[in-house]
Amino acid sequence: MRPVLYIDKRSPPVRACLMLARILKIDLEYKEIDLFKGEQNSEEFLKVSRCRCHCQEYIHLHYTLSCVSVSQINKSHTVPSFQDDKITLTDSHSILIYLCEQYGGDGGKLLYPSEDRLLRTKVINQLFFESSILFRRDSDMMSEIIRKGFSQVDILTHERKITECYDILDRFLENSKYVVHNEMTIADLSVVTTLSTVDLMFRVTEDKWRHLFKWFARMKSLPEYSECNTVGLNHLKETMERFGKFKFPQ
Ligand SMILES: N[C@@H](CCC(=O)N[C@@H](CS)C(=O)NCC(=O)O)C(=O)O
Repeated sequence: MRPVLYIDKRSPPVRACLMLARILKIDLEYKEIDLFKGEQNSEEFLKVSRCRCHCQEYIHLHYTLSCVSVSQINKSHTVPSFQDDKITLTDSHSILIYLCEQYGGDGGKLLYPSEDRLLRTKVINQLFFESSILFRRDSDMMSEIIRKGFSQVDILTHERKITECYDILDRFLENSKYVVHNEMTIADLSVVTTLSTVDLMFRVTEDKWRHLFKWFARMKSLPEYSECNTVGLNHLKETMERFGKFKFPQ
């Protein structure tokens, strides 16, 4: 079975996995889950039926996942989710690591240097920064805009929290070309897709964040950035504007 990645391209962590798979030329099967239609948890999506593979599970994802049980895929109903014949993963950071180690070959060893304990730990550190700080703040802002509509959101508070992340990233990048060292790692992929998302609202400008600006330009010049990030980002922008009843600054 080809490994499967469950995606909605509007999601930043999904886009990081797409970029990595493209860079490492990993052959994945993609299954679309439309988050804005609630497909990750709607009755339509969670269909109760007996599994064709005769396991004991009764709850199945509607059409896309056929005989794979929900509980085997993602108990928190988020994308990206990943499944191959050995493992199911429900977080982009672990998916990035696993893809490098299991399917990445020599390219994977550069992007996730698993054999160099110190470097590997630094990569993990930056993945945790993305997961627990940058993405959290992005997600808090975007979900509040969707829930309440832009006009009801205290956007200045979000600006303070998100530009604080820009300050931190700018310091990370003071002495190296990428967020861990002078070579690109999966931490850069994880950060750039979320950064490009919050940049829709608060532009990363050269005068305030010189190092971050240069790194961002470097990441944007990757072919995989335009192939795997831009489409989903533009789709998110259009969806957010529709749901939040506003326009992002140009
Ligand atoms: N830390 C997780 C975050 C995953 C996540 O929150 N995904 C969002 C889309 S960006 C989602 O699927 N939300 C749907 C929901 O919470 O119902 C990761 O990096 O994979």
